[in-house]
Amino acid sequence: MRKAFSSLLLACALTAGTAWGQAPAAKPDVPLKYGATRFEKRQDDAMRKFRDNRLGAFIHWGLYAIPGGEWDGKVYRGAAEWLKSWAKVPSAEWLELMKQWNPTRFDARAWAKMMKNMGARYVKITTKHHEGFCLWPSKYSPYTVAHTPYGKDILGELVKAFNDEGLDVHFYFSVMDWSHPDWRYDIKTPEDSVAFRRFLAFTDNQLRELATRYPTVKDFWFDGTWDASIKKNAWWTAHAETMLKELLPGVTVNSRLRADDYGKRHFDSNGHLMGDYESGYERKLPDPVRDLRVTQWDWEACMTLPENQWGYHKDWSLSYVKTPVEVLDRIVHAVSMGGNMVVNFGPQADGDFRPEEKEMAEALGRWTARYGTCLYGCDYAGLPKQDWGYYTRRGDDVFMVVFNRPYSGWLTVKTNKGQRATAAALLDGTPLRVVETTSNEYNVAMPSADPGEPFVIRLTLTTTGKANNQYREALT
Ligand code: 68F
Repeated sequence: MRKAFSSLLLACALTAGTAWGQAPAAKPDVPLKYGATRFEKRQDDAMRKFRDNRLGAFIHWGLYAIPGGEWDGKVYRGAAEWLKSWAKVPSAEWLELMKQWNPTRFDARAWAKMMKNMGARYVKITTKHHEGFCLWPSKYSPYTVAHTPYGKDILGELVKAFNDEGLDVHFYFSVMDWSHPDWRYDIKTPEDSVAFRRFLAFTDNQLRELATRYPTVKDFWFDGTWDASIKKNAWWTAHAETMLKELLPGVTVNSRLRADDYGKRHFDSNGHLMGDYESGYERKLPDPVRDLRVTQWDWEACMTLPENQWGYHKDWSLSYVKTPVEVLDRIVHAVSMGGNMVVNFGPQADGDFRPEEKEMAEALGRWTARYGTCLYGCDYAGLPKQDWGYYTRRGDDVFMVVFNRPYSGWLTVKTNKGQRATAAALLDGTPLRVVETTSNEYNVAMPSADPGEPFVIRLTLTTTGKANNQYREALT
């Protein structure tokens, strides 16, 4: 994935100080029918809202919540939502779990309040994961909530409850569908080709159904698109994006949906991002020093609390589980590089959340209530990374988000040419000393009372002269 944009990006990196948009002299573009449709960030209201939200919650809920990682008495350490695959359970047998789908403690409004209190501005919901079970009563599949003891439209309840709390709803949708007889991993015979055509028509029907039944949906996040069958049908990925955008003006679509004429994914053969934002950062983040090229496009990362469990797994002692501060670090890390972060939750089969997830949401909520101003609507600040934490920036406000206390009691700030650090203060206005140590280098004093948690300093930068252009252009 990295190789494709090498020439353009290398040129950008080597010509720091020139405008990002200025194309370097390079090989002529490979002609593409299904490549990128745009070479820069979308700047319409819907995209700005997507970007400004910055913090989201992911919800992985499906039949896999019932066995919770255990099949036939054996607990599998792999991701619980992949249990069907780990335990090699035939689809017919797996889908029998539908008879047990009866989340008696499910309360969509309580879920919405939990996510709102956490500080999430949007929620991504698995409408259908790889197993094929639909959280909405799809008329195109027999494997839906409608045919369970619960019977009701879970997705509809969630969309309403989240929207009532002012949260945007995004739909996760797995194209790969283990329940469908026409799904193929690859296309090797004319029969595969015919079956897969039918499968893509079925998928179109489901997507149209989702877009029309739930017209407030703001985003489609595609998954399960990595197989050869999809790469050989790049036309469909371009078509699905266009179709959704015609049905829902403003809707955003992730890069993971897309493949170009040569089967190149996320970024096309000319190095241009396909879809509206890059969605390759799953359980990982770009390096804050080496990977600054990501600040040129929109992107969204997502993370699990254990190492790799998205759906409910009954045994969280099998892997390390992140602490609230570690989760915050990743959230701020993403925002500091112009990205969004989505924190995953895997509700129990009974419709409640496990205690660890409730505690995590509360802990994040206490922090975002105090310091969220350094997240929402914020972007890359254009200042060199320091060991104490991350910078974010909204308009003229630069925020220092401090995760590591320096032994010296001083926080180093390095500014760009023509930029001076003239003041610093805590968010409550308490001023902090700023001492110039050498040109373009400053020390900001730690607050006298240890906040005892990651905290935020508002930094005032005064810009002089035209060298500032470099800083400004890095932000556009
Ligand atoms: O089950 C997880 C969650 O839904 C998460 C958001 N995405 C799903 C799949 C995660 C990894 C899948 C592996 N990576 C691809 C390149 C394939 O090799 C696949 O096995």
